Amino acid sequence: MTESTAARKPRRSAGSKATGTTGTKAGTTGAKAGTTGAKRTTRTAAAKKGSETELVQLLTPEGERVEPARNSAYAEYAAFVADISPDELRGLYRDMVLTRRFDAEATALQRQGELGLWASLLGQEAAQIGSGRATREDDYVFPTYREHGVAWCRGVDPTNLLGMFRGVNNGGWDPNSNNFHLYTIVIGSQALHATGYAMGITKDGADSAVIAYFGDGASSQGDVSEAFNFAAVYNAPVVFFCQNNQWAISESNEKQTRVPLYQRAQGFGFPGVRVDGNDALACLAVTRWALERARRGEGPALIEAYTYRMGAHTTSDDPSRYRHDDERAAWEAKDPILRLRRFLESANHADEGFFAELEAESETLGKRVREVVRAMPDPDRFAIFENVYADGHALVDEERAQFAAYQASFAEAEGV
Ligand SMILES: Cc1ncc(C[n+]2csc(CCOP(=O)(O)OP(=O)(O)O)c2C)c(N)n1
Ligand SMILES: [Mg+2]
Repeated sequence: MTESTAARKPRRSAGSKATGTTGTKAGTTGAKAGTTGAKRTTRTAAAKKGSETELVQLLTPEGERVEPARNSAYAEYAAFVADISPDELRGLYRDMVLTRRFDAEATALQRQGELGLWASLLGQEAAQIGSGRATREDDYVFPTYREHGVAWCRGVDPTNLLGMFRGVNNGGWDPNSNNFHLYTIVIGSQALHATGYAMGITKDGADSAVIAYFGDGASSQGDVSEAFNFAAVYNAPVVFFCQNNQWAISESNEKQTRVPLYQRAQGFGFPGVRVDGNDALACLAVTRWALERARRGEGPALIEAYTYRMGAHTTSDDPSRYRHDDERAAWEAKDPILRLRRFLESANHADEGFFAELEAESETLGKRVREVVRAMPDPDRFAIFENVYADGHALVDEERAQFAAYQASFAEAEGV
């Protein structure tokens, strides 16, 4: 099936006033829809229609460029990539290929016992690289635990991502070095952190913006709704980037929402847009649009990147227990890397030499990741007691002593 590219009209940039009106309207419709069973059916139908028709797409799965008609509903988004160069397009492709390679290496390393766990981003490369490349150096990013592609765009060394998954450090990188926060496992909590940070930016009078990543499952968390409301009321410069990969471990998207997720924004009074999450170009365009309006002081926006988690939730999960292979096959046809390759080839933006060089670069990256991970030293056993308090604490001292005695007991048992 070729997806429709008809997109909803972007809200006008004058922002809060216009979107406030839409928000009120949406709220009223929602309340009505809740009153009768018949209306509920209508609402479900609308949700279905939304997923089929309200998708911003600039590259079809076949790799054809979608040119918006002038003044069409989504021309405003497309304008943000109108002058993209072949070099930049090759750059997006390179980012996606290398990120996928790194991710595959990490999965393999977990299978070899070198990592405790890994959360693969397979299938979500376009959503992450497109949005990540839209960020400016002074923007601040709050990821979940799956944003390896965004980390790549922010300049975090991929091997740094692996220390935490190997269990040899408590994070892996200094968030201030790349304005890329530590991975956050407590679902949805980073939406609040991001909103608070964005409110701080406003107080500082800076013109940077914040982007918070979360999943479809996280959208059901209270923290995310609270973040939406604070961000709207304080007009905070934050972009909420929801990767709807259709699954929250074994819970399908239908269990999370009765309306397309991007429509939630209307109820809070800011714009929401659904973008083809397997289209790097569209993700880049829409995220640029959202970040720039945030920087101009026009407040938050919600982007729902409609995509698919091609692999397991993590290496501890077995998706064959709760979803069918044909679902995966349907999404394989929309592969984000393949579609950009098709476009690069048909537009003569890349030749065989480019693809061959990238393959070699990918091999080198894989080798480096394997070597660095295997050589990561075990942490000092007592490091866990450090930096809990700035000046130490009697209770931590007591726990450290208990742990030391426990460790010593092994030596005694072995008669050392
Ligand atoms: C507050 C909280 N509740 C539950 C969990 C367990 N948990 C880990 S991942 C996950 C699913 C998240 O799904 P989604 O937000 O769609 O992100 P995805 O993993 O699909 O990227 C859950 C419930 C958690 N980490 N934190
Ligand atoms: Mg999900």
